[in-house]
Amino acid sequence: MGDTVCNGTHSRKLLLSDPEAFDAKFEELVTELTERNLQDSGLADALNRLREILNYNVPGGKKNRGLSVIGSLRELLPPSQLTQDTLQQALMVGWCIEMLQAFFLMADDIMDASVTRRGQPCWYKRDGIGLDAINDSFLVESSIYRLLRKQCRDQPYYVHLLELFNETTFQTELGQALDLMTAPPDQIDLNRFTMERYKTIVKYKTAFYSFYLPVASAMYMAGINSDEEHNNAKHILLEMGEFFQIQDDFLDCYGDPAVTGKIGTDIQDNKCSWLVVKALEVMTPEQKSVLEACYGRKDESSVAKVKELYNALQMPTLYHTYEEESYQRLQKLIAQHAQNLPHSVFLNFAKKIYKRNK
Ligand code: DMA
Ligand code: MG
Ligand code: MG
Ligand code: MG
Repeated sequence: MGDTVCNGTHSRKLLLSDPEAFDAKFEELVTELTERNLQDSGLADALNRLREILNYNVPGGKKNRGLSVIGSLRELLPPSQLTQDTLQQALMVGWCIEMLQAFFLMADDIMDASVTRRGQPCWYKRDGIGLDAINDSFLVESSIYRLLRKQCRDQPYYVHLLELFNETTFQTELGQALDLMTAPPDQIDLNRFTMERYKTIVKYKTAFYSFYLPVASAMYMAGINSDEEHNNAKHILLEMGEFFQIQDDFLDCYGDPAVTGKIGTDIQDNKCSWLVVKALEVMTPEQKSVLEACYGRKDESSVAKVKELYNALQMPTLYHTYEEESYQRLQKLIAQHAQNLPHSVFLNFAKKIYKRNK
């Protein structure tokens, strides 16, 4: 029964599961950010907009990242040390990670010219929003640091979390820079798409913030600060992150938008996707000239030809083989590198991502 949060100061305590407590926490944080300390009544319009931005962009995802803070903390601390305050802080830090993700995604959707996200129009696509979404994304980012300060300032791990969030943001932005530079519109050069480049892009743009950040946050909250422990965790989590982005690339082409909530754009955007890198490894020179003519183009028929080529090369089979190998490799890594850390921290996360379809 490790996954309930006692909530409420009344004698009759309400027992919530972690996901329920997590959702309830979000409302509290939005109120905190938009209603408290409102010294300047002239800001009412801006704070109303912030509420709308947060409600539209932050809570609609799978929430694996956010929930894994409290999940990991439960594995790292004995129940006697999991006080109500600590649990509430873990929920808040989880939402900070979801907010960091929302900040990246709002900007990513503009840069990738995406249309939908989490089953609704991308924020920048909404009437009257457009490129104002850039500043809206900044507001979401700043909100993270207001919450951390407000709720964790007196904690021994406060500075660790600040440094971790800052460093992770920098790493993700470097990854996004590489992702975009490797995909210049209207300059098709298939030689750019190497597995080496691919791995660097995904490590930086996805793995640090999606996998290392939530577990590292829980580790700092549990007082686990040593470089050695963090490097061990990082080793496993970056491997998981690479796999996760390969899945994302596979689903960009082969996922069902009704399930993933987003319509793929990687082929049109000339992206260094796992599919194109892997396909290049196995295609004939004739197939390569078809790809050269059709990749990175917006028209439907070019996109359809690239998809036909992927099908002819049996990319789904190659992907599923890769998925199986990756899972086996990860189990070994956990056995080798988890050392003092409970394996369940990593296994719980792995369970959520392998064989996913969204
Ligand atoms: C996502 O890369 C990386 C960040 C930092 C948002 P992506 O563009 O493949 O993501 P998505 O497929 O969700 O747009
Ligand atoms: Mg994108
Ligand atoms: Mg992108
Ligand atoms: Mg993608």
